[in-house]
Amino acid sequence: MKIHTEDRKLGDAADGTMRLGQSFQRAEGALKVNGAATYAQDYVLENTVHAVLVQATIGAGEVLSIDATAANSRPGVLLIMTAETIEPLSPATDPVGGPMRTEPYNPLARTVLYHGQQIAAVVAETREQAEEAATLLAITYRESDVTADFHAANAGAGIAVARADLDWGDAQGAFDAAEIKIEQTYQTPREYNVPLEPHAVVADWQGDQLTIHEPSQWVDGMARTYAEWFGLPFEKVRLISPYVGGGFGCKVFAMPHGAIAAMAARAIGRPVKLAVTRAQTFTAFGGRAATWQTLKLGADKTGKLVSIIQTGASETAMDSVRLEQLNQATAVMWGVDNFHSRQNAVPVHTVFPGALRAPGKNPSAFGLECAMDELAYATNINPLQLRLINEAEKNPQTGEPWSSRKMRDALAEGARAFGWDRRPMAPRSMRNGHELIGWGLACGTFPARHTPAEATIRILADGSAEVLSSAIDMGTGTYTVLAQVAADALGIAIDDITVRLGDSILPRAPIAGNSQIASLMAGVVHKASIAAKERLIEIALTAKGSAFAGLQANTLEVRDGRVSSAMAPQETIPVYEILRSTGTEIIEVTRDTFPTDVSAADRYRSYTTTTGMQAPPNGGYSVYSWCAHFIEVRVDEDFGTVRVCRVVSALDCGRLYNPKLSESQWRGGIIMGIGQALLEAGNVDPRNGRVINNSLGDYLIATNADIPSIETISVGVPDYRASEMGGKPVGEISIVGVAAAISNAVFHATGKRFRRLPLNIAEILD
Ligand code: MCN
Ligand code: MOS
Repeated sequence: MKIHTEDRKLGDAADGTMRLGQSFQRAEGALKVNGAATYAQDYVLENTVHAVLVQATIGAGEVLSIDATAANSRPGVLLIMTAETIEPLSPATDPVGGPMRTEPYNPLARTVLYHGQQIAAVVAETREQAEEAATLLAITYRESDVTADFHAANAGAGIAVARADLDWGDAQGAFDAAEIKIEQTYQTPREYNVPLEPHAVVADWQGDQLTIHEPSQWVDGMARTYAEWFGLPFEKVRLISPYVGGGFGCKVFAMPHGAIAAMAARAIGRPVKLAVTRAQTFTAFGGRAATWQTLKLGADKTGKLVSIIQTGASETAMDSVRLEQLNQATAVMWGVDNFHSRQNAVPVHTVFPGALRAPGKNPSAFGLECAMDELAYATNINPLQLRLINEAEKNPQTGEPWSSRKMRDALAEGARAFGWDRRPMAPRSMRNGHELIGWGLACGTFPARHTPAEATIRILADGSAEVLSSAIDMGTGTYTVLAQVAADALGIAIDDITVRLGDSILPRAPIAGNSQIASLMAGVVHKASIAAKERLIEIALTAKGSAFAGLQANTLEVRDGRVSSAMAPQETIPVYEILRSTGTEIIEVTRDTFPTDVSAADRYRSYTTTTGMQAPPNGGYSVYSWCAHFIEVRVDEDFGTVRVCRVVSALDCGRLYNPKLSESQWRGGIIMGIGQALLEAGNVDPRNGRVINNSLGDYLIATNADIPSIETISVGVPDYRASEMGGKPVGEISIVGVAAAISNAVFHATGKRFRRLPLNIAEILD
């Protein structure tokens, strides 16, 4: 079985200069383009059988019976799994740090809490046989009342979630006394991740060793869940995910379909492949929860904010609370002395909501940045000027200084490139024929995490090197960036570096989420590479008959795969020659960024739960990425259609490890933001909670025709308080604020405010 594909090698930068900070193509790009990259579904193990999921067709109630007689009689059918026929699994630790679950875990439901919940699975020799047999299951239900629409009155006020409470100053008093008051409500719908690669699992047991091929943003976390479900030691589960066809937050945790595949494989004693269909993905995992928030902004006549009061709610599942936390951008974006926020979670009959690019920050900024535009018009101050007036010199919540915050530069550079100074203040003042033109501005932010990680560096006998880590590259650039870091630190050509990722037998890494992996892994790979190079130099110095014998270690350097010393300029010896002459087969060094006194238990918790280890304080600094989006829209007066024509975004993400890939990340986020503003919404049938538009034909995302010219500008500077190598988060920041900038631009075009996503043509025409 092929686990690692061919070496992922890169064209070199030609000269011996720093690779980090340069633009390289994606290391694995060619493999993906020519189809050689192996995604989970591509693994064909000998003797594989196929499982298909059967999902509930009611929104709430009980499964009374599942008659499998007809299905069982079909050719090739091996196993029919229902809540009754399978032995529940052991409870697993909550990977987000909630209390230990005590109930045995049954991935197939008897009590239905949402339409599309997994209630059965059929396993057969072929996929087609399993699909056909699944249609023959005779299922009876007892239905009960469904509360599906979070925005409807019957959804109620929900449960207050105290951890979202945030207060400083006297927000109510300051708001009451404010000269200018804005009070508006903003809404966002259920949105889905819709990665191009749907979820799939290939599960394979060899004795008590479980191997899972599954797209994953976090192989260590998922491996722990599988291990606990099946009562295995952690080391007995191997999770393999070298490539991910998009995750955007939906491939983080082990899910019911994974449990089902592994249970089926164990029961049948053969590898099981379970591919979730596109339609099923809409309920196999929850996307971003729908939200509403009411914002009250109090300001004085000069536009200076004096108070922000935020109340809101997000939907959650009936049996578990997840918050799409709405104060995350609100609390740090602008300087304000008085702040109050409260948020409820409203249970509805829906799949447990999940993370979607910039969870919390994204809807948070939609509300705040639309409200700031409303404040700009209430005070008749240019929206850009209003932001400058309210620039936060320090973190308004904690009082900490920023590690770096180039918001002023983002506003200035973005405005210059966009031509913002030519913008007339009055709405409806620019047009081209029957198209109204509007220019909108909104800002965004994203916090940095600092989670420990491990990495191993190997210098091999042929002078090449390997970087090993279980970290994930979902198309972001981890392979490429880590090769750049290692090439610099080792002094070995980037062409001679191979990066192996996405396998839980490799050194531990935290989740490729929260836009943290590039900086965390760059830091630890740098550290391990330096240590490996030191070992190499030690060997070069002490080898018998070494040309460098007697020299000081610090006079030796490794460059382009050769060791040299300023003290012996005539000698430059290739790395492989040093290894050969000393009989050294391999130099292998593992380093980590855990605190030195960390216990084994804390270490394990750290890489297998999202909240396992508190991030070490960044020396008392608040670390965030920042951005400003300038967007032009054209609104057709006759048809109400909105076209985004031009985007200029200026972003502060600290040092960029690879500007080309950062730009690609930024553009991806902006494009998703355009889809969010104009197209995306999971539409739910209020009668039964069914997601109506559960296909890529009906759940619309932005396509090439929707995407205008996008210019991105980096205003970041290396920030070594943020991370070892000076970078800040890149992967999610650029989606934050895009929808607000578009809504603000549509206001500027039409004179109408749009406070509910996606923007609605009918409302535009009203
Ligand atoms: N980068 C850089 N300089 C920095 C930081 C990052 O050049 N200072 C570049 C690197 O190419 C790096 C990439 O940006 O590989 C993303 O780095 P980072 O911000 O650390 O984010 P992660 O690697 O942790 O990726 C996760 C992030 C998240 S949380 C979501 S959601 C998202 C995103 O990445 N999902 C994506 N971008 C995505 N891009 C693709 N193609 N597919 C997804 O599923
Ligand atoms: Mo990203 S939503 O943190 O995976």
